[in-house]
Amino acid sequence: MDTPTPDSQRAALEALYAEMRPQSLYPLWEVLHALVTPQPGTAARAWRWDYASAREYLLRAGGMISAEQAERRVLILENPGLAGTSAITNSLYAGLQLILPGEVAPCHRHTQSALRFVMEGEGAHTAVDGERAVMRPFDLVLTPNWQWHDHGNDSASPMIWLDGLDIPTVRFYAASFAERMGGEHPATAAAGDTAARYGRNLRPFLGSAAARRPQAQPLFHYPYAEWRESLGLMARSEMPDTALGHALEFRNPADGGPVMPTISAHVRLLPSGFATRPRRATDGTVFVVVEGSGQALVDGVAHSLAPRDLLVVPSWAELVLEAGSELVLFAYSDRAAQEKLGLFREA
Ligand code: 1HN
Repeated sequence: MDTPTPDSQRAALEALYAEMRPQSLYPLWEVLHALVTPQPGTAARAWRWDYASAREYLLRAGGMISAEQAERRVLILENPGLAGTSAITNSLYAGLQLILPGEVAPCHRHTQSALRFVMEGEGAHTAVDGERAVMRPFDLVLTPNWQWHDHGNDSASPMIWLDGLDIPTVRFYAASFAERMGGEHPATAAAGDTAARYGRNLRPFLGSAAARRPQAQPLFHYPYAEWRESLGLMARSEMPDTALGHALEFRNPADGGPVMPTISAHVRLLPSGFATRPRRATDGTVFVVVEGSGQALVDGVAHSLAPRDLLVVPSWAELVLEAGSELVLFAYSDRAAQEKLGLFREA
């Protein structure tokens, strides 16, 4: 509770502050309540992006600048409450990337971790440390911290995916490093090699060609065909969770934990007509509508949901999801990081 300051005291304090300011000294008691809030507060807002219009701008950019020239041809999904930060939540970044037939996005690596979630197109690839993941709609592909990656499109149609990165997190720690190789990484393995060795509850018994992959993070491709089948089977065999619907988290087979140290990802299925109970969580979350339609009520404000729409829900906002037809969502957040730091809460 703020104690009122008498005018004489206020004048004396202001004079003190003015003297201290040139020495970069400030009174905590003037800002304490704004620093340590009883509940999370963020300038980030809930926002929905219509995929069709974002796609149209991206294709127009595609006619003006090459992937090679741009390094990465991406439209940033910037949270309107975080203008100028390139952030979609306080800790995360999102963008829509286009690779046209015949193009290559040159090889580089950085300390930012990334995921790709395919929005449209089929047959283009991301190569991670020289192994290609050939991508289909709604596949999840990872490029963890410091792994070389390039993208190419040998198919006949444009390929668009969502990039999710921990750029604001790495910026917060002032820990960004990047290197450029250019062109494409020399091939190190056939496409699918890592998935065969690590993606089926197996791992190489002895050292193998797959030892090129980091032991702590071997798997980087989670195909739609696989996660969708699992989610469908789950939905047929039990009642949906009241807060989440049916939900499956993508995991790192090396430790059973989230896919990357800073980013968690999961998928949800809400049966036709199902509505979740209101839920809040400290991890601001980016959603992609994979199938179906419905609406999201974020702090009571409705956002309609149609296939490929994108929605960001800020930390501690109250979320109710209502499925019209059976609704399938992909989501990513910084829950992985918050759990390690002992910060994650939900209600
Ligand atoms: C990046 O490396 C990619 O590899 C996409 O496709 C978006 C945004 C900022 C920094 C690096 C990519 C990125 C990025």
